[in-house]
Amino acid sequence: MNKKLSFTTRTIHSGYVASENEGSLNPPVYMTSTYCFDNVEQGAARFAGEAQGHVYSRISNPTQAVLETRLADLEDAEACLATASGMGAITAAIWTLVRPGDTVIADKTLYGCTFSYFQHGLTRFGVNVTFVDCTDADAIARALSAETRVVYFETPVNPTMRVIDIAAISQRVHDYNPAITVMVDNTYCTPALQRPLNLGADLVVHSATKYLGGHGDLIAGAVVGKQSLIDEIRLFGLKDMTGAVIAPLTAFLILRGLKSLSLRMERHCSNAQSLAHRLQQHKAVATVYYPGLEGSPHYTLARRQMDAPGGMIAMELQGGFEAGVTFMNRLKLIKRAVSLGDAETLCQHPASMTHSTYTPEERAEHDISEGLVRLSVGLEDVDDIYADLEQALAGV
Ligand code: 3LM
Repeated sequence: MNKKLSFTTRTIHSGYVASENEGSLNPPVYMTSTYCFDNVEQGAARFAGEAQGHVYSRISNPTQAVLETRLADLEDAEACLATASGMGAITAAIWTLVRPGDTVIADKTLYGCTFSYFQHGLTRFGVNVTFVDCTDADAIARALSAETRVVYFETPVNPTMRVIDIAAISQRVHDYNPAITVMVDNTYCTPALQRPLNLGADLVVHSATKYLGGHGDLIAGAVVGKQSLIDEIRLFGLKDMTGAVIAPLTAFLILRGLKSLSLRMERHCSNAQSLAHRLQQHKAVATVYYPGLEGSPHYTLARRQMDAPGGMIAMELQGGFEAGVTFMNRLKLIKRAVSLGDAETLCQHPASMTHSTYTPEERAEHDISEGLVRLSVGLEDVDDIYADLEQALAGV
């Protein structure tokens, strides 16, 4: 719907017709668990998939449906399934795709709970997981086999900010076997900055908890892709395997957040770009990881693949772990908190927080250093954010 309208206009209008809803400017929140059938035949036809219509809110809900139409439109996709969390989206999709004996190839660095699900969850059920450096297309080519079912990565990667070439990997994998599902976690970018399906990926997952919701007041997720695959994920991965259904009010709040997505992403990116430059010049900072810095090894690819380099920064301080702890404890305006994509600037320590699901040995193997500090740059005045960073760094 509304494909001719610009992205920003679609974040506000897509998937909703006020005149079909009593003229209500905003979509109604359908607080219902179940739906009444006119007769037995109608109910039976809906259960059999022979007639359109809702049957039970673990499967679908009209408020959720508006969100799903909008997100599918924004990712240039046929369909979307909204879920109770980002982990709900990832697990519902993966459980639908894999069988015992299959292999998932994943990037060597993933969000902590995604890593844990792959490393400790899937392997319990006979699914093999191979971690490779997805910035190296040859390494992926070497790992592909007749058993490969899914290739999975985030870009930029949480928390190290490596950027992975979606088009190159999709091409390489599909040349080998078009039936392999290339799955991209687009949480860090949102479709405002990057649309993986247009670059050849098959499935996009989101933690909508982050930028899509945008206000740190909800937990949600989404899977986006071809209609037939999303239908399968809804009717198996969601309905039978996870039950990770989104609440109607949560769907409403994400729709509200999406109206300002373009504006917010613009500010997140311009604030982050400015802070990354300033931090890079600070004598207490050893390394800044941000793909918008010209010295970054990911700069060229990020420019090609992303509309802007995003709102996330990672850095190492001079003095490593100890310096990082001192710095974080001195922050005043910036909140010490996990999660990302909120109006408030958030700072966290991946090794002891988001990525504590890895053992220290695994973190070393997967390139997550113990001293890394992560910033989710918020929407405050950039000079106020920098002033807080500067006073905290002064004590290191
Ligand atoms: C975090 N991340 O602070 P939910 N994919 C990515 C993510 O970053 C996340 C998920 C999926 C963080 C959460 S850590 C306890 C807090 C790239 C979440 C999972 O299930 O909606 O949290 O999404 O990095």
